[in-house]
Amino acid sequence: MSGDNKKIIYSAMQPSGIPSLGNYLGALKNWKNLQDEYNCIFAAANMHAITVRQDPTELRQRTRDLIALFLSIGLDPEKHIIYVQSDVKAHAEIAWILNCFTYMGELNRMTQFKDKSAKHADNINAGLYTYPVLMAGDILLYQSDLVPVGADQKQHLEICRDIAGRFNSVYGNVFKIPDPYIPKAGARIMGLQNPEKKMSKSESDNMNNVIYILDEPNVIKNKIKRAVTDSDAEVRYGEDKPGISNLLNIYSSVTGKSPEESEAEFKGFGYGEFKEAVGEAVVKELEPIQSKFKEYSADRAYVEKVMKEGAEKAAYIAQKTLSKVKKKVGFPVYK
Ligand code: AQP
Repeated sequence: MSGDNKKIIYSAMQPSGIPSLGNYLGALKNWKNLQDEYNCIFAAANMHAITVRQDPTELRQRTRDLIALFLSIGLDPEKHIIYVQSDVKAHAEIAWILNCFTYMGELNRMTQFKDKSAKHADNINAGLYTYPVLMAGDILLYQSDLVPVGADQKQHLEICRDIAGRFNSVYGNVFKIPDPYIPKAGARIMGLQNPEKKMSKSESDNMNNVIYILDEPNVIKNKIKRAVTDSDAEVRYGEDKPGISNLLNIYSSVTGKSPEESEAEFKGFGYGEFKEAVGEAVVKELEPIQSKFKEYSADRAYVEKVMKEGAEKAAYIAQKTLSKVKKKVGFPVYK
């Protein structure tokens, strides 16, 4: 991925569960389309994932599965870098240094920390608090130009820019200041049972709230059938209709149709028929990915080869930035 003038774009996902339809429509589907225009770095952010307690065996398996899923949606490890965060030790090293350039006042404002602390009240650890610093390191190590961000990650990119700017103002131009990449398409997908809150892969309280990318077709259709709606019986967008609006968004994102087109298509439809069509569309989109996933996940040797080679390529770039940073802050430099 060197030797050309393409911009670098950095994207990561936590192996904190099987990715949801929200992860797919808000992130993964767009990642695939970035590959021609940019030099891409795709990471399984397992260091971020342990800010919430994980079962070790499951985490290891899910990390490998996430890489297999990256391959299944068509991310190309030959042209781009696909790697696992913990395989590149520069992440841990730079996170400490950047912690010393981050103010507690800044971290106190992070809404994700507030949300996750409320969700995991028995485990409000320092890692959860400094999560945005680790994330800043991810982005800055690779001198990334762009980071695709959903609405929920905007604040984290802002703090990353602030930390980088602060470091640069002391030591000169060490880090590239990354810009947000706002994808042309990519909706925020809400829970099917609770459409006031985003769909999250780690949610385990109500399985009907989340569609997982690897759910069987009949499971997907049934979850959509059970999705909450309202008593108005009209398929249209409306602030008072979060359930139907969410299903319309899902349909639009999956089919590539505009929200207006989707709304027009279902004019006069009953909720039952509408849900059936949404279910069909989601299944049609996910089935090819699922069958590729079966192939890749059965070939552990290949997936691990991708992980190892990706880590080597990532470490090479990350180490260059880290060496510069260590030199600037006054750590020993050996001849
Ligand atoms: N519901 C969503 N709609 C659209 N995009 C979403 N993303 C997550 N949920 C939705 C996008 O997925 C990318 C990767 O997210 P992550 O794994 O780094 O963490 P997250 O945002 O915290 O995702 P989850 O599914 O909610 O994970 P857990 O349950 O572990 O907290 C990001 O680009 C995000 O915008």
